[in-house]
Amino acid sequence: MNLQEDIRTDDPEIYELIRLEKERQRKGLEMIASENFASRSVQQALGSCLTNKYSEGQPGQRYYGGNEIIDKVELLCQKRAREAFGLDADRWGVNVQPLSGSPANFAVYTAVVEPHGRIMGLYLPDGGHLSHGFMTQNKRVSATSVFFESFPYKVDPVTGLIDYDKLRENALMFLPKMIVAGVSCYSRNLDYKRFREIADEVGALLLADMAHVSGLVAAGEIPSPFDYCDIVTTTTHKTLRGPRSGMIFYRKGVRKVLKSGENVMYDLEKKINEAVFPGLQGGPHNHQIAAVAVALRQAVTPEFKLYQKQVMANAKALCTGLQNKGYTIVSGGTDTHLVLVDLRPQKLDGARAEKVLEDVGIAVNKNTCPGDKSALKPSGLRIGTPALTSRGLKEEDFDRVVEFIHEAILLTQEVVSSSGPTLREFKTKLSTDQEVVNKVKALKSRVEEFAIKFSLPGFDDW
Ligand code: DSN
Repeated sequence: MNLQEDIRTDDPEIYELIRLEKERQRKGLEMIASENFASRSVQQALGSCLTNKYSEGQPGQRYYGGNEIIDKVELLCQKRAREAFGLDADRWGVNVQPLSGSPANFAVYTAVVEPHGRIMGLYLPDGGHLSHGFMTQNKRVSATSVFFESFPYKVDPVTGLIDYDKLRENALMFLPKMIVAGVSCYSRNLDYKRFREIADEVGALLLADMAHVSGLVAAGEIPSPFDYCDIVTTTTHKTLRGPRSGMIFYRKGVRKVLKSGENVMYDLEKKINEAVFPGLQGGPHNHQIAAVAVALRQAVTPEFKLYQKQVMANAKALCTGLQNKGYTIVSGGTDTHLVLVDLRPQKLDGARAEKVLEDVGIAVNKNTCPGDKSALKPSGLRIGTPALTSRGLKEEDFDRVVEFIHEAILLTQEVVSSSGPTLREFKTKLSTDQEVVNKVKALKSRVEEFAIKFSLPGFDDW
């Protein structure tokens, strides 16, 4: 085996799959709200020799030799992480080793919430995330609900906005050790001040999971969780546009001053670092950490700020465009990078619409809407703008994108009206009715013709 061989000749099978995926990304419209296109330099760091090194422990305190350079990489990443969010090193520490967002959240609970201690996060069908303690009547779905006791808070089913009064009322009874202010599908800014007040009232720690919006926070475009929270977690590959990875920021120094004048100090640093390693992970992924550092350097540039402004302007254009076509947007709008479309007025569900959109080259995901009775048949579509904004689309381009989405939804209605009630019957009709197949093909080719006009960050040839 020649270890110097190029992937094109060494493994043509995998190379071909990578090439095909690149083609799919180039010819399609990626609108999954949690996705983005990492820059070429981020991808170069990911493909570097840093992947070869084991470095369990912290910079300067490793369990293996040969980490002189790796220490510098990790310390630089930590420094850039604080700079990107305007944090003072005396007040905030950061662990950049979590492999992604769910492991970061689990590490936080492991560190500061005792086993079977109580957490409160946004109910997943109302826009929360699995790792905020999700469970159903029949199953503790996420490990965060197996090893910790969770009680969700919800949105108001009419306004689609978080019901903070109800959260407070339930928190006063449930007395959680931690409240999680974080979302996976919620298009409005979070009221971190209100979360803080509730957390203080019940003696809870406040964790913000800013994974979806960390790029917007770094650019100063939306309120920062750092003003009010004890701990902040994030992934690095969504609006932040880095590689897939995770970070945990934790407060240091004085937590509060007692009436006696005595200082109560934060004790999060050791607990969090030890929960990540050796608690839950082994060696950090050093190539990932270097790639995060590259993305964080980009995140302090004026271009990055403009990019985030455009992400939000595009989300507003998408929202208004869909509303003008008669669609209902949950909460009536967006403050961020995504919209949630409620398809109940169209008598459609998210799964069928997602399938047709996928077939015409537009990637979105089905999502529950507030008040949905079944999580198995969600009525909504979550649609985001970060990835297409990285390809250079502006508001007027989103007018075209709205037209494509609308056509695909009309086509969904057409197929629904003439197929049986099950999803299987719907899919059969979609793939076998020649007239429908031709319509899908025609729309897909128009989507492609539009999409290939916009360049894709990364490498040109693969
Ligand atoms: N898949 C990501 C999201 O959409 O929120 C996180 O798990």
